[in-house]
Amino acid sequence: MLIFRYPWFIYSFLVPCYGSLKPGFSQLQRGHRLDRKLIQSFTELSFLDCVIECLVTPRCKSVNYFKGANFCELSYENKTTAETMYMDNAGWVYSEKEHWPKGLAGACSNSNCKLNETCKHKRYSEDKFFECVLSDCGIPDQKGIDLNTTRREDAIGIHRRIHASCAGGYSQSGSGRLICQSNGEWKYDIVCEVTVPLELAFGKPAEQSSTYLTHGAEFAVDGNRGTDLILDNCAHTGDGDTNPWWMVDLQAVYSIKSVRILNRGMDEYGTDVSFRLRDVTVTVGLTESDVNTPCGFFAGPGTLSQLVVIDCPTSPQGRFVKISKTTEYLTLCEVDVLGFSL
Ligand SMILES: [Ca+2]
Repeated sequence: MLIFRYPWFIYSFLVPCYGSLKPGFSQLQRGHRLDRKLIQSFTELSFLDCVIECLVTPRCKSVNYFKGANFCELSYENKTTAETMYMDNAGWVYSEKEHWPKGLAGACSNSNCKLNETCKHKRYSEDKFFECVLSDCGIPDQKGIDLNTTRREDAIGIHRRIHASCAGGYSQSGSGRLICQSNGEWKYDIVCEVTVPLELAFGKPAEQSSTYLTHGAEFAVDGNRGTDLILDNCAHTGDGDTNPWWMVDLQAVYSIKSVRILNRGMDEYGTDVSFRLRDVTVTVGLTESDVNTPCGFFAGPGTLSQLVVIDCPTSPQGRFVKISKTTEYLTLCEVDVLGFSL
């Protein structure tokens, strides 16, 4: 029956090589291999067993086989999904899972194993003919991670490892090594941090301890960077408030790198009270009721329209950022909170 589906010359060519008539042999890509998409590799496996191993592993899409060493590699991509990784390589054979009959997997052809599992035959079991065991840790997707620096032998299978690095715009700490542990979870020795922090405060809800006239807390995050109190409506706490504070809700937890305060400038009456910006404390908190983690401090006094940069050397994590002082009047023409997503 098979002979009618495939041209005779393919069989006359393949039979002497493999001595078997499995239909997938007609689709072999000799002298090719798919690079750096490995789930797992095996030594001392026949080509047919290599294909079967792929058939029983839901994540597997293709195999590379090196006949000289009976070396089998299972890949989680194929030449269509990872075109640029498909390359010439003498001595290797490339083959795709879909070209092989499902039935080759035996009892495993109807398994319900998950994507990160592989199906193993159970010979002497009464209730089931197969079981699902963990096969891999999945494709790492940690923020900022770049998998284009992996090595030829890297794989995502259990007990395998990957050499990764951080993508452009991220700075790396750690060796870059990822180890797939027996529980199916990656052990990461890499942290990728965005090199340029994001401005997080613009347009976010803000409040302050008291308000002078109409100078509400929102004017410190309205994007208007003018510093004339009357013209530009900076945020300004009220008379008699000797413990003034201003606070913004970033609406998510971030790692805070620095806070910038744009101080008040001269108004049309020539008033200069820029010196009021002094002994300013910046704190960070996860909840609105506890914003006490130290971030940074500015001794001052400030000068007219000064952009005061307060660094937070410990990069504390928080959702709320509070600016406070212990003498009358806190005036903020604009506040930038710079930090990183977690
Ligand atoms: Ca403003």
